[in-house]
Amino acid sequence: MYTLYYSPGAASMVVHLALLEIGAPHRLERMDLDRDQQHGADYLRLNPRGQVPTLLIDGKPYFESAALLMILAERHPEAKLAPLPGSEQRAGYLQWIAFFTNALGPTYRFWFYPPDLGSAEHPSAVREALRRKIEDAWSLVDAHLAAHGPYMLGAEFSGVDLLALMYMRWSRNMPRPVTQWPTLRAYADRMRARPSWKRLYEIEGLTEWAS
Ligand SMILES: N[C@@H](CCC(=O)N[C@@H](CS)C(=O)NCC(=O)O)C(=O)O
Repeated sequence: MYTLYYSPGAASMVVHLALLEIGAPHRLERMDLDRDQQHGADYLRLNPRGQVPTLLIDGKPYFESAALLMILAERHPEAKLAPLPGSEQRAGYLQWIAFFTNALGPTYRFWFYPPDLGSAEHPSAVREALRRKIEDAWSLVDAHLAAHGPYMLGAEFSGVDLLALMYMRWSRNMPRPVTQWPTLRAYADRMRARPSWKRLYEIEGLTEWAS
């Protein structure tokens, strides 16, 4: 049994999507980030970073969204969210998970949380540098998909695509949303057609960037 501490549209989204894709029974605990619930003493005991997501696995807490995705993929191989160790697709799977969590995760975090870099609002040069780094990462993904798609690992959908989908959504109000790259646009539409996406929107009560 799993318990996911989540907030609508937050980094918990990829874990929630993985649980839905797998069809694994789970409980949801909604965290109110606006009321700073993530910094309450009870939650900090589960997740000392004071962030969502946290996933309880058999009562034990774990954090970091991409790690949680990989743990779930490994525990439920029948869902085929990860190519098996030793398979041809495995190296690409590891590469792209690392790419998204290195090139996009922290950069988005800085974009959305200027206080992490020491100011209430980013100086324009910092904002511009972050914007460029995020767009460069998406240009790379767009070129990769154009050459090797339709999914990140080629013909087959995988957990990498769930991670990409969450990060794509976060670009929706940025100067250049991913929908402005033609291949990414088609990829986002393909992913947003999945039943897990529609179900997640109902459960989390999301509306923006539904389809
Ligand atoms: N690297 C972490 C990032 C988690 C993260 O930044 N979560 C944000 C929501 S998207 C959060 O909890 N923000 C509240 C806060 O930092 O106070 C992951 O991928 O799990």
